[in-house]
Amino acid sequence: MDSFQFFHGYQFGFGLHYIDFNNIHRPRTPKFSAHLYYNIMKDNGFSLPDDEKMLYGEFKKDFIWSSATASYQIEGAWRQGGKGLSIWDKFTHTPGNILQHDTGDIACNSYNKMEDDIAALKKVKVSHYRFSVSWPRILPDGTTEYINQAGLNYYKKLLDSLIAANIQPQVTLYHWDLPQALQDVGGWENETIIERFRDYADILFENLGPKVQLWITFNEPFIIAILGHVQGTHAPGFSDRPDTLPYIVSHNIIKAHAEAWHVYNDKYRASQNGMVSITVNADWAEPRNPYKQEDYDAARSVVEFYLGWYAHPIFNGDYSPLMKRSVLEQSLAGGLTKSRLPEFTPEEIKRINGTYDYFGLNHYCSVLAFPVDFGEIQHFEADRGVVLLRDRTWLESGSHWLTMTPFGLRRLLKFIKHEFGNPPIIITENGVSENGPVDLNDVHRKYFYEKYINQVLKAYLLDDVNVIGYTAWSLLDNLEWAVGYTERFGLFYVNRSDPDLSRTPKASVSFYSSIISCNGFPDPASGTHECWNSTSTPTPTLTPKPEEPINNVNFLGMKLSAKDAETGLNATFALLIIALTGAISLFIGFFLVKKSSKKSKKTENVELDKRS
Ligand code: GBH
Repeated sequence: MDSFQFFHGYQFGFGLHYIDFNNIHRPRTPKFSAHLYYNIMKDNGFSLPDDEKMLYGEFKKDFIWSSATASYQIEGAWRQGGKGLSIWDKFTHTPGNILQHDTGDIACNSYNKMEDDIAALKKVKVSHYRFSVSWPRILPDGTTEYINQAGLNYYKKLLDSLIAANIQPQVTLYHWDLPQALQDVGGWENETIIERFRDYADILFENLGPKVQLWITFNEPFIIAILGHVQGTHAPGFSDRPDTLPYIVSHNIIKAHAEAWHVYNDKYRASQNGMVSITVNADWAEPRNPYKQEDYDAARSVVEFYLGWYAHPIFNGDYSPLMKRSVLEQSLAGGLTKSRLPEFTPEEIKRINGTYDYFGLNHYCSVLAFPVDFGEIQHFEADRGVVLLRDRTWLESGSHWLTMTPFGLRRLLKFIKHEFGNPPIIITENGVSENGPVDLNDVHRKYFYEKYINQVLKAYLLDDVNVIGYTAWSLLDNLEWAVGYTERFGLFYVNRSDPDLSRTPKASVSFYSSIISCNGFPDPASGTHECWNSTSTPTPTLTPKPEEPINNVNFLGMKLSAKDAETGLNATFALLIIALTGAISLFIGFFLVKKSSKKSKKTENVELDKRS
């Protein structure tokens, strides 16, 4: 409590309690710090925010538990079995495009190592496997002029092997490897591609459909449009028309998706009874400054431009009002007389609207957003009018763009539920990478899956989001596009210096398979659970293991290896910083609000947010 401070008398109060020295009864009043300290003692440290606390419970019955790959990233065999060339073959063979000159020529050689991949899937105990078909393996020049039977046979054999292993397929028609022959006539920019894609889809439905219940037309159209046609860091590598190309390309992709869905609906649904949809990707966005309405609006734009671009026409009909307004305003600002965003005719709007059987979502991380006026600049980025940042306290991964932000997935799922009419949602990708030295004890991936999947459970149990499936990206370390083999997303390590490209499970395999076997997270407080693999537990173990490595340290009462402790320490430190930043922002916020009531002008340029 405040007391006599020798030299300074009663001038400074060091106490957790304030004492009124003018009052003869010396009443004690707890200060804010007393409450704070009380809570620290009560929790014996800093308690987790509700958001971060584990929720125990199970997912829906018959939940889809899957792991994913994509043809160009794993197959190799780039000139085997009659396959034609794809835009990625050309892109990786063009010097300067891919880190360390890596290519997918051999990749994981999955074309020739089907057994190994099936064995890996069995070890994870997934109920489903998501893979993609290489279009030029089926149609070498992209058209139905010549159908490559060897290509069809390869996928038929893969489907049979999966089904024999009791693993159901989830098949993506297009995961970015367009036949080069179609690119030569304009690729996604040329609207004749809509017909080409429809014919390709028809052939797959006819030949593979009897063995497939789950189809995905496109993987991440946003990435095709932006990385392929604005930044040029993905094939086909265009960056010369960032004002129009992404919109033209996306317009054709949306129509091509709708045509493929209609082919299925008209010709195959009755006999095959499967589900066809599209997979869109999105980061979740939070306002950089939670006290600014315009930062909330910016965050909203981010998500609308990511998945709304495609989901709005397909789930709600037409581009969203926000998207139309943003592109129009920026077009006018640049002196144009009409919007650069193409329009759908009323018939097209009708034909596209409703072409889904579920919502496919790829998600990795969250960002912070704030608005920026780009002036007259004619560019996709200017249309969106937003700058993105990451909170420095978010845990990092092997990819610079991927910071661990589990809370964002739940918020995104809730957003989709409300925005797109509560559709069934399948998370078709979610995962994390490492780079640098190989460590099969991938604690960060276990942490990632535990926290992210737990947020999915919260969305399902607490927010009533209709999530029907989850897919871990990726089954194998594979060709991570522009960064080659340097960033590894696999549950399995692929040894690239072994000519056999052997697959070795990382520690996350048994962890993920426990979640699958339990169909969620059993409450450790209710005893041991048979479904939970004994070599892993849902939460950090509180009881010391019998044999301990020598350099164990005590961390918040847990015995951990030095490495685990470091991870834990970083995590705790991150939480602490978040808590502190929150408190500081609140404090400054309060201070400013008080001040601004006198000098309202002053607050305008003041950034409250310390995080960015
Ligand atoms: C998914 O893309 C893909 O579907 C999958 O094939 C891929 O392997 C996986 O995620 C992991 O990336 O370095 O700043 O240019 C997710 C979208 C595309 C986001 C590549 C990051 C590189 C950003 N990702 N992108 S940057």
